[in-house]
Amino acid sequence: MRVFRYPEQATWDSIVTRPSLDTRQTEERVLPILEAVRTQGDAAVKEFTMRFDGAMPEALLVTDQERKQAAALLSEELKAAIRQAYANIKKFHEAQREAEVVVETMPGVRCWRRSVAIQRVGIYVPGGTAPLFSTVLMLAVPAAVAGCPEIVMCTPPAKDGSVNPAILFTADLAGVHKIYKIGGAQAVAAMAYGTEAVPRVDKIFGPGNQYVTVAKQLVSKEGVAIDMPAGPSEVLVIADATANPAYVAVDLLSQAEHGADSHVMLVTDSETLLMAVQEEVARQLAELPRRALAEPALEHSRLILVRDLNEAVALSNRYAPEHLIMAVSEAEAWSEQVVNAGSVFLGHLTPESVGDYASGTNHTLPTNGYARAYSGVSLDSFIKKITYQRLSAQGLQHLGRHVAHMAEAESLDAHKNAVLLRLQDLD
Ligand code: HSO
Ligand code: ZN
Repeated sequence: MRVFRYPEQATWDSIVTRPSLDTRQTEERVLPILEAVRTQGDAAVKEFTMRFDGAMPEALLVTDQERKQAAALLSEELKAAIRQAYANIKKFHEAQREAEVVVETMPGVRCWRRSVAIQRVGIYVPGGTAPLFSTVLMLAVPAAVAGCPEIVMCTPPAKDGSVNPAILFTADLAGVHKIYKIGGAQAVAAMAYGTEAVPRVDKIFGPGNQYVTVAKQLVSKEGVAIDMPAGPSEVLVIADATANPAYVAVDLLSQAEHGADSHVMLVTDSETLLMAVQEEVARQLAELPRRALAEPALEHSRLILVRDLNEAVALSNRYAPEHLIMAVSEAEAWSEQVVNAGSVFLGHLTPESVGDYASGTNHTLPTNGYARAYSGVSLDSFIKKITYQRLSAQGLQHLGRHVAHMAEAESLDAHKNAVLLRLQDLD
């Protein structure tokens, strides 16, 4: 872990810069996959599934029977945990519904906005080293709350053609309509273009490896919406002398264990804490089953000593972390200075893990500095807000002449006449 002591403001940008990823090579491999699925549909999907997952599932669509059987394969404790997470995430996202407000901007001119669900959404859930069934909750629950009439999901099959039972159980609970055994770029292509088995969707959500990420970016240029430009996962912890070094260390490690490219950062005003965290990280890392993934992530992690917490928050705002943990006393007061972050975890008893799984907030968050301008996934990600307006005769009489003047000034005569013709008839 690299340590920076009291870095000058002028050097902050270099400290918080993420390594840029060159995606050209990945694009070259993904483009032919997209093209094959677009032109050959399921046949191409099956071929890629054989080639990349080493699996030949009987059917791409998960059957009702497979969905039902999944529950029996999970412990009661895990099912109870998933149900609790489901309830909390549902409650938090339901509260994001907005009432429709009709605004009379001037007499006889009424305007309003209606939330309408995106009709067909696709969710990608990675398999691999950690099957993230929590991601199913984070995407399917808001989709269901939004009322999306068609929610489909793709996830790669294991070699024996099966899908992780926790993923199936969670998808069933959260209201996913159709689940397909498809992974990687071919899954993104299938949902973007549609195949015989897979319906074309309007928006694709979900994390994935570099191939999935690049495939999402490529299809988004062709008119399919995507949730977010995804990058490696990140956490920045701001800690003061009141923080528990073991807690800070384990929070850093929980991000690091996601993958070798994860970013973890500690910013503190306490030299003592910094040293103690370093020791704790080393101690806990030795016991960690995923240390082979966490270790390289820690190698490019940063521990930064600053003069005070004002500086700590300013540096964090410069970085715009996906996750920000504020392990300081008066965390809530300090959090008022936060202007760039995906999701914030306050105090000593709020590890990022609770938000990753079950507190209620969404874990699909902006990485790579996008938190400067983007929010994480929420109910809004699954709806469009359509605006409406209706004018009465009185409304047109009030507003018409102003519109006519503006149209004339823009030299758009049909616009002007659209108002004047009607006004004449009203006279
Ligand atoms: N920290 C990840 C989400 C996650 N963690 C899923 C555990 N499971 C990205 O926000
Ligand atoms: Zn996590």
